[in-house]
Amino acid sequence: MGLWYDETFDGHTRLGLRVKQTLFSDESPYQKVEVIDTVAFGRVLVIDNIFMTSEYDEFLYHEMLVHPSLTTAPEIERVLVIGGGDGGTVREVLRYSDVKECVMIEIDQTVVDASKKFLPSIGTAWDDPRLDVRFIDGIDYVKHSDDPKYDVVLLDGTDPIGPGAVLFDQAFYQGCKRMLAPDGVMALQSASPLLMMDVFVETQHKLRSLFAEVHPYMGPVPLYGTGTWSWTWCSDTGEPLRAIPERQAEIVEAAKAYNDELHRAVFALPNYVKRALKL
Ligand code: SPD
Repeated sequence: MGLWYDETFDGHTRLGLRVKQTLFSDESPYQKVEVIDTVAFGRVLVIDNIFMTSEYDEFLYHEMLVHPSLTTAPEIERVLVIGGGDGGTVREVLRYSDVKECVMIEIDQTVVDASKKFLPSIGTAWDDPRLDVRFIDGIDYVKHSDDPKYDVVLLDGTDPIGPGAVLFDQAFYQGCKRMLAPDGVMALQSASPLLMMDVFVETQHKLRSLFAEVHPYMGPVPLYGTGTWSWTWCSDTGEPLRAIPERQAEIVEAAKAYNDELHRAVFALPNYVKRALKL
C-alpha cells in the first residue's frame, strides 16, 4: 500500500494522498512546512498538515483567485498579494502587461524558499523585476503602511485555523480596504461553502459591512476538502461580470482554465449557497 498522507477536515472526513517521498520538512517560526511528492497530485505543499497547493490542480485555484478581479478592475497598475508563498498567485498577476508593480507580503520565508526549490513549475515569475516580495506580517502592513494605495488586493491565505485565522478577521479586511484605491477590487479565497459553511457565510457578512459590492463565486479544487471552493470579489464600484476584453485576450491563451465563459459561469451560485446568504 505504501505511505499515505492524510488531511483530516472536521474530525470525520479525510483526504489521503499516496506519497512517493517527502522532499522537504521543517518547523518554521510560524508553522510546519512540508513538500511531499505524491502519486496522483505531483508535488504538494502542506502547511500544518493542510494541503495548500499541488502541481496537479494549482491552476484551478490560482487562476480563479486572480483573473476575475484583474480582468474587471478599472486599473491594475499596482497589485498587492498577501500570502501566496508558493508563487502561483503572483505568477498569474504578472501575466498582465498593465501590471507595473506587484508587492507580495508573506510572513514566512520558509514557504517561499521551499517553493522556489521544490515547486519551480508553480512559481515561474519569481525573477520578474515588477515583483517585490517582503517577508513581513500582512496584518501589520495593512494596518500601518503608508505605501500608495493598490488597484487590486488579493488575499491568498490558508484555512481559518491556527495562525491563518487572523486573515479572516474583520480588522484585517478593514486594513486591506485601507490599502485599496477607491475604485479598487479585492478578491480572496473564502473557504468551502460545503465543508465550512459557517466560515463562508460569516466572511460574506464581514465583507458586506465594508464593501458595496460583494460577490462570491465557486469552482472546483480537488485538493481541498469536498473539492468545492469559493472566492469572493469585492469593490465599492464596478461589476464582477464586466470583464475588459483586451485584458482577457492577453492572458487567455496561457490560462489552463480561465476564459470568458467560465468567468460568467463561476458567479452563478447554487441554491443552497443563495439561501444561506439570503440572496
Ligand atoms: N484548504 C486549503 C486552502 C488553502 C488556500 N490557499 C492556498 C494557497 C495557494 N497559493
